[in-house]
Amino acid sequence: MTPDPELLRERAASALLAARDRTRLLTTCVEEPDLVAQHSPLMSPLVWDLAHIGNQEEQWLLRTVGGRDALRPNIDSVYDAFEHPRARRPSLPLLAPGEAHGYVAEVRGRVLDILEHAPLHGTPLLDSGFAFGMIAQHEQQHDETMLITHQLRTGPPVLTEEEPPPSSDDVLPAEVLVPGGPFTMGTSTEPWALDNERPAHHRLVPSFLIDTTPVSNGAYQRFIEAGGYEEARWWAPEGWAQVQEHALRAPLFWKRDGGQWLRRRFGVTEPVPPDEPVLHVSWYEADAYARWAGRRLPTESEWEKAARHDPAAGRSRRYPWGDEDPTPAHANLGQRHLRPAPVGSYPDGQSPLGVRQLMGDVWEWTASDFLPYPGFAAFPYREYSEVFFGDEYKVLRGGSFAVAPVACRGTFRNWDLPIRRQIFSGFRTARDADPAAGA
Ligand code: AVJ
Ligand code: FE
Repeated sequence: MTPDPELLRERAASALLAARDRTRLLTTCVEEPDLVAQHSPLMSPLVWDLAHIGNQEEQWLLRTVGGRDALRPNIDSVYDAFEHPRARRPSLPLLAPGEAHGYVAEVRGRVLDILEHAPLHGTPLLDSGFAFGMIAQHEQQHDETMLITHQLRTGPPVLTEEEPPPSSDDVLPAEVLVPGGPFTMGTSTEPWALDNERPAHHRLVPSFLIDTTPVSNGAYQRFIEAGGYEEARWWAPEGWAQVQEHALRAPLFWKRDGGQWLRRRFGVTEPVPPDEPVLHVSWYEADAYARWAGRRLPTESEWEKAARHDPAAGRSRRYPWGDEDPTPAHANLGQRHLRPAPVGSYPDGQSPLGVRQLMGDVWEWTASDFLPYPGFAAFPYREYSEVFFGDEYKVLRGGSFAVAPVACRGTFRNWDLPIRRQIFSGFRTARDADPAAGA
């Protein structure tokens, strides 16, 4: 099925536009000093992300797709993420905020002209408008990165949310059995899927049980109160070293206040809500909690099978709820809310077996290292995925409240170092099925 080229053009244009609306919000809600400041050595100044977004768009859509010349000589290297680690980016000759806004607008204007006339077929880069979809996803990924920077920034709130996310009163089982057998992991048909999600392939996954919802703050607090951070036996050795070196006692942004835990969230200090998924934990914290609970993290293939496998139809869906693109009824995505929804929310987004909140809310750490699928081919550049493959990075799945629908799929893979906790990360746990129980 070849989609109508005008429809593809419209889809690409609206994906680019949605990303730019969000970028503008994140870069105009603070004054210039806050755009050029480094709010954490873990992050770039916001103004670096802004011009990097424009520079990637210029390189791929203006120059590679459109065949145009460079707009500004010699800026590629300033905005090359591999040349300069985040901590050193403030000392680069960065475009000033006004220049950066002008640059991204100039690039975008020309890109929309190119989109009008580009053939959206005939080469892998252009098929189904892939390059445009890739750049819209890239911008949205950096918007999530900038939202992380906003969370690390201190000072009064500048971002507002219209309403709290929905909750549900449904009484749910603690865990769901996923019967053993093969399923299709990854995709060869999703037009804007990135290289690491490809190709589709079969995986045999033995029976396992997985939490119906992400682990809540309340549950995580019981781990803390049971002395979880005081006993080496729950922790991987490097995780235990982190606990000691940094005197970790709780998720990032939590603070003990007399008898209760408070957290800081985009400039507001508030009691930790017990029914929300735990947020801002490292892989080591997730792994330690799971061990303490007598469980383990799901592998990446278990996670994807729980999310996509439809046992009745014997096929993998695009999303847990089916093949339709996400709507606000399915999942907490797109920074509409500045927090995850309470555990058990989003009945309309559940998987065929009844697993909830697999998309949106919090990124979920998995047990797995970030590795290529059999038949992987780097596309269109090695630095997106390939250079990160190995045992250094752990895979996160599903997407947080800060992920845009365009960058959210049942096959989407994220990765980070196991020590990282400034990201919008949580987790759910799993266990092997009792062999006597069959299935
Ligand atoms: C896929 C989120 C790990 O932000 O480092 C942005 C996405 N790649 N620019 C990142 C990305 C190039 C990447 N993650
Ligand atoms: Fe980037």
